[in-house]
Amino acid sequence: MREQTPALIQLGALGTDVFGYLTVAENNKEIPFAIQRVYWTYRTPTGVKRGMHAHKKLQQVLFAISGKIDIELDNGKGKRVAFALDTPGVGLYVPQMWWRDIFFGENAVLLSLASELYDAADYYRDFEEFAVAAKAL
Ligand code: T46
Repeated sequence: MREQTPALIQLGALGTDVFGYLTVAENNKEIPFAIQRVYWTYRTPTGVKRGMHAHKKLQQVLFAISGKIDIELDNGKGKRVAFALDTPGVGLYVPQMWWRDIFFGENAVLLSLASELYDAADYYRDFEEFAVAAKAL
């Protein structure tokens, strides 16, 4: 399988400082897949690490729709990349088979647009197991 690359997606914002802003995401347009599920994470205390898993099949675009969120992605083959999300109009595309560690700033809210329905079997939650599978691709 050819490795897909994580990337920031600029969705932009419609509006003005007077009225406020709106950002739009549509299937197979700004989002490079058909969205099957939406979930959001909030009230995570600062300093707590979430994520710590990789998905076998699921792709997603992550947003910090409030606050700042630091995300570290690891391909299990020695490549680690870091992103800081702090703008609601900018999403992070996370392909399948990238391990993620997620760090929430104060009052941060993470929105995830995902390509798959929930499936506990789609998760690698052990990094070594993930790394073995990633290297075998
Ligand atoms: C991801 C990051 C950004 C469900 O039952 N259904 C669901 O759709 C989801 C997303 C989770 N769960 C259960 C599984 C756990 O018992 O909710 C609990 C917390 O999930 P998790 O520990 O996976 O939470 P995060 O914040 O570490 O990860 C979540 C997503 O699972 C994951 O896909 O990429 O947000």
